[in-house]
Amino acid sequence: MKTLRIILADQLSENISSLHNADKNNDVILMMEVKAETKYVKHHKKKIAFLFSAMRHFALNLEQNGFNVRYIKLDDVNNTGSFETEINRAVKQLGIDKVVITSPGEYRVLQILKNLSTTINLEILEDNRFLCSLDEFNNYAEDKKNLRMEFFYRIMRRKYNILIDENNQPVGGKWNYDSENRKKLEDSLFMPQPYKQTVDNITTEVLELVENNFADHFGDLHPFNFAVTRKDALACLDKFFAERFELFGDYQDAMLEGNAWMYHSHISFYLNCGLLDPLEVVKKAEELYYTKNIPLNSVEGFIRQIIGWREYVRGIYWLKMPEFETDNFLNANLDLPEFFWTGDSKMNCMKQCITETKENAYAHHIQRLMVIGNFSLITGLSVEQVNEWYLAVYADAYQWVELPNVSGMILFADGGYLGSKPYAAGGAYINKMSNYCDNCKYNIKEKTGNNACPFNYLYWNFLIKHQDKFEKNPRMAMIYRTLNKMDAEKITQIKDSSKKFLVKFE
Ligand code: FAD
Ligand code: DLZ
Ligand code: SF4
Repeated sequence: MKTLRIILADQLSENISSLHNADKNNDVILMMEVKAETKYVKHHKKKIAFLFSAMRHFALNLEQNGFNVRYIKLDDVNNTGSFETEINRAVKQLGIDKVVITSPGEYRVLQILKNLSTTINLEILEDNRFLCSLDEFNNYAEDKKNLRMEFFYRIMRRKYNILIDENNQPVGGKWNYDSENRKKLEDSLFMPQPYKQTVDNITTEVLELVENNFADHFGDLHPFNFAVTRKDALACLDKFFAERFELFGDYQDAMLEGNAWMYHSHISFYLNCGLLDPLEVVKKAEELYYTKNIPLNSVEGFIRQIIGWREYVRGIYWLKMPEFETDNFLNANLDLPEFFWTGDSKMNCMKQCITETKENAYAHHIQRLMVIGNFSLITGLSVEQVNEWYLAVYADAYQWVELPNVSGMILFADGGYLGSKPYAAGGAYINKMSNYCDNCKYNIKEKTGNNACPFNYLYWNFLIKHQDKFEKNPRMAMIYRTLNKMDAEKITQIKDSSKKFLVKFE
């Protein structure tokens, strides 16, 4: 039987289910660069270049290992431009009996495949690269009105025996050391350089292709420093472990003007496209706790992000789709301000985070959550547009991980299924965790008026606007007690300042 085995851009793992038992003499591996996937949202130039270069390197590696690969480049004259047309074309041209693919990371793509399976013999296999299968997650979620990451995470720790002692308890006595991970970063502290990959011939060709075809997409193409092979992704991970891991926990929430990379790992690109395997990363991290004395707050914090948050959001995505995509609990519908595409804002925090996103197709978690995300939440930006922005601008973004973080974590569009309260905050949080306010045109100390930090009044405006929805939330009781004590004049000033800001958005 001649089988066509499809590998998508985020399936670059040699042990992926679609390659199991592949027959090197008979089967064909299909990989395709298709216009439809580059355009359904206008991805950052660096994201497209990263994926195409990583795909081409992966294909070459498969060929060197004896596989027969059909690789369709974006500018191949016969490229028909979409997954469905390219799969059909390959099936017809190659006389294929059966098509095999690992389940994709996006509901939209799964629907394309399900449609195809009505006309061709197509088998969709489970994605074996996650630590929690979808069945397992659904069983866990069954009968629970709201889910919380923390309890799921403990189950995963025990399942994989990660940082668990001989009494089946968490090493160190606590499951979670997040409270130790909130130090502000001093400018003077030594800051390691991020991983930089030299550009080879394959990447050079891809960069030209992207330059020529996606000039109107957001983001800077150069400099291009991403790893594009498994070997180099492993080198990037090792660099993190050697230079940043020790302080990862302490400075996980810190932000510093002019420093995009901080003490984070920068491996989400590689985990999500398949070049790194989550369990191998977590096992290495655990080992360093025992062999190199890396502090527990760093090791536990890092592991929690991967076996906790990453698996948890994926489970929720598949559980809640397709309604998840249209959820809009707070009726948030404002258009995205222009500065989301330029970084040109008077708010220094937004300017820094968006400019870095434009340069790197990366921002670290707190920038995504507490600056850009918080701003999107408290101003009431359109759920659809914010999702589209996050999906387009980050090189690690696929809908399975982007949507739960955006609709669930930052916008509370799911009404509190993923998190127990909205991540709304005033300027004080940003001032505490960064030095952005030092160089801002707005004044962090002022609460209302033209010069006041917009986060200060927009935060209260948000609480006033959604009082009916949040007042009874036990985790917000204290803040509503403060709001209820505010005098009428103060409330009017908050509303007026917000109204003015939401017209000019600068
Ligand atoms: P580190 O801080 O070093 O963390 C290590 C790893 O933990 C990451 O590589 C990632 O795989 C995982 N991780 C951490 N937090 C999360 C999380 N909340 N959800 C899933 N995995 C997590 N992550 C993506 O991979 N793709 C996205 O499209 C994405 N969109 C986001 C949108 C918003 C609004 C927010 C708040 C978060 C988003 N995240 C997303 C999660 C997180 O911000 C990124 O995974 C992280 O910034 C990647 O950088 P890093 O590899 O240096 O992470
Ligand atoms: C994001 C993306 C882009 C830009 N281009 C391609 C492509 O040409 N070929 C491909 O196989 N995948 C691409 N992807 C990823 C898909 O859009 C999608 O996110 C994944 O297939 C997950 O379902
Ligand atoms: Fe951001 Fe406000 Fe600080 Fe300016 S003052 S950087 S707007 S938090």
